[in-house]
Amino acid sequence: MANDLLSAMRQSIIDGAPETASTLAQQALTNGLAPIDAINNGYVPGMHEVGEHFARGQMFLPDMMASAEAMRAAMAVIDPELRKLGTERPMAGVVVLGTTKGDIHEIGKILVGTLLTAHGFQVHDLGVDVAGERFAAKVREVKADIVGVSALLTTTMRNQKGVLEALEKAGLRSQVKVMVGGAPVTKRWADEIGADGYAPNAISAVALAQELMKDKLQDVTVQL
Ligand code: B1M
Repeated sequence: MANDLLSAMRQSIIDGAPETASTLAQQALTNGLAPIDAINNGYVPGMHEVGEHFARGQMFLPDMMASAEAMRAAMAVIDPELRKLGTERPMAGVVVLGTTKGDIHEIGKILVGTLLTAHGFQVHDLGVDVAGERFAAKVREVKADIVGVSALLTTTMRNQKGVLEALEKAGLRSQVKVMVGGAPVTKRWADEIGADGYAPNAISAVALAQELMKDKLQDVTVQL
């Protein structure tokens, strides 16, 4: 039964069918399926398949956009359920999140933000196509503990380094931990650009953020 539902979810993304995706999400919640399982085992595999079809030239940009719409429709149902969990926890830290300059992919970043919120983080999502200077300004404004930078294109990955440079230039680098992620990003790349951490998916992004908060607390203790 659950498998049929997950498979229908996957197909709704491939078909680019927002209404079906939304109805299935509601059905999943009614049936007691964990929201994160619906995303990870239902909708995300559909999105990966879409990416593969696109790369092979079997799907075109409008199809990919329709699939993204379907994903957003499903997330609109599931997001509030995940976010509710966050209100029951103590504040875990302040995060400024965004997708790098030149990049408009947002689904993975939104998912990361939702899960961080669900785990008690206060998340300021700057959206997509965000320049390093905007990250830095927001870090200063909200006194962020962590900056999260997403990039989905090999061409925009390098702008993650631009965010680190902007933080350095603004004199904020030592006050904030930087985590990076996105499909083409690797631990090696994170190390190369001097980020504090890399997470391959939204669940591990939460674990990483929790780890970075511990490191930050330790940095402060050492300074005292
Ligand atoms: Co684009 N696109 N796209 N696209 N798109 C990819 C990324 C691509 C791999 C497809 C392909 O060719 N197979 C390819 C990139 C190739 C490359 O550079 N290596 C590609 C391309 C080429 C393009 C365009 C250039 C196409 C064109 O115009 N000819 C164009 C670029 C636009 C731009 O940004 N300037 C483009 C446009 C689009 C749409 C607008 C149509 C749409 C995005 C809509 C939107 O977001 N509102 C889109 C989509 C949907 C995709 C695919 C199919 C799906 C992305 C997605 O949402 N995945 C994608 C193929 C793929 O990834 N398989 C593709 C689901 C999401 C849950 O996963 O985003 O990976 P993901 O996030 C994960 C992890 O990466 C991680 O956690 C998330 C959840 O587990 N994560 C983090 C993400 N951010 C993190 C941050 C963290 C930690 C973890 O810490 C801060």
